[in-house]
Amino acid sequence: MKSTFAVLACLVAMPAFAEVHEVGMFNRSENGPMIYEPSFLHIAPGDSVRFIPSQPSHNAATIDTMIPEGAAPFKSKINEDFTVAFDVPGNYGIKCSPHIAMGMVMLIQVGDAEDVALPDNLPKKARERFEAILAAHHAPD
Ligand SMILES: [Cu+2]
Repeated sequence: MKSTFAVLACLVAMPAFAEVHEVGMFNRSENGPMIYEPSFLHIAPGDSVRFIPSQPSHNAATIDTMIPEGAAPFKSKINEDFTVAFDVPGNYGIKCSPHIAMGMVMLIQVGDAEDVALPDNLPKKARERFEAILAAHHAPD
């Protein structure tokens, strides 16, 4: 009977409408060097994001000053095909650990739009990419 309970618990924890969104990690795309594609996602709470090592030497980690209160930080391994669920609504800044100084960051908005506060200590190129992402995609409702 134990296995029955385990299956039921999974069904409750992962509603059928939860989606998995894919993000590629690239040395270069048509949008620039050291880049996530896409670099902005608007997803629903409970959805997951799969970070795909489309080209080598990248990872995905939370910028720990850019996640909602109560959300768990994460950090994938370099070259890892990594899937993580986003349950807590809010804005998540994501960085490639070796390439944040080269501007390799992305923004994941979970649920309704909220203002994004960019931390003071962001590297210049990371700040510039976030500003470009915000200008292109992110407007509070
Ligand atoms: Cu990288």
